Amino acid sequence: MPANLGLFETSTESLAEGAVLLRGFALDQAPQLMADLDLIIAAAPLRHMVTPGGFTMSVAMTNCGQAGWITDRKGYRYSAQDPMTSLPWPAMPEAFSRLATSAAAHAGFPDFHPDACLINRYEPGARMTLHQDKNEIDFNAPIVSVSLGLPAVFLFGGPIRTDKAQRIALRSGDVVVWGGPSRLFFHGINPLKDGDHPLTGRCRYNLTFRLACE
Ligand code: MD3
Ligand code: FE
Repeated sequence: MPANLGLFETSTESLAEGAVLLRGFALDQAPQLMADLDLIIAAAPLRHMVTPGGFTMSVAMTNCGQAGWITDRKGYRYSAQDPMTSLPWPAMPEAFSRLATSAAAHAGFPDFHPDACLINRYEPGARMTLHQDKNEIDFNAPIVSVSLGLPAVFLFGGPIRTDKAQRIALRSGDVVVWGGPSRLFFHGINPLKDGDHPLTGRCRYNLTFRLACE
């Protein structure tokens, strides 16, 4: 019997070399994660950042942990401080780091200890165009992503932008571990469809756990 006593349906599927989808892995933790998320957002508000090219992102973002991902006209980077408050980002809650480490271990990455968690909030219509995550120090470490709230269509391409992308539905409680060759694959999120979710209301949250700094 799994640790969740069978209350939640979970499964494991391989999406590509190094990419493992753990369906429902975070379901039993979701209320705790949302309570922690509310405290983080109260201290480091969600905001729409601006890309180096001058576009305002449709996804609202904040961070917790030792470092946080930011973008502005000067570029994409990690910063130890929230530029909105000049304070350190809120600490990574115990439930966050425990979940990320445990998911990575299930996917074959036994020593993952993230120092950064980027929090994305999608409202209806918000999207993320195809991109690679390349601002982290060590591409040998995986990225762990956790979906909460409304479902989304995830686009999972390959090592070059024009590679044909798989479309994968990500639902609340799904966790994906992106390691090995898939760590640098192009990926994105289609515009969010409107809906109402008991956990989050009319939005989707995504947590991505990263090893960003030395
Ligand atoms: C595949 N976020 O924050 S999570 C991001 O749902 C980001 O908010 C999306 O892409 C979201 O950078 C997708 C899934 C994800 C995250 C990182 C990856 C997939 C990845 C890194 C490499 C390959
Ligand atoms: Fe990404």
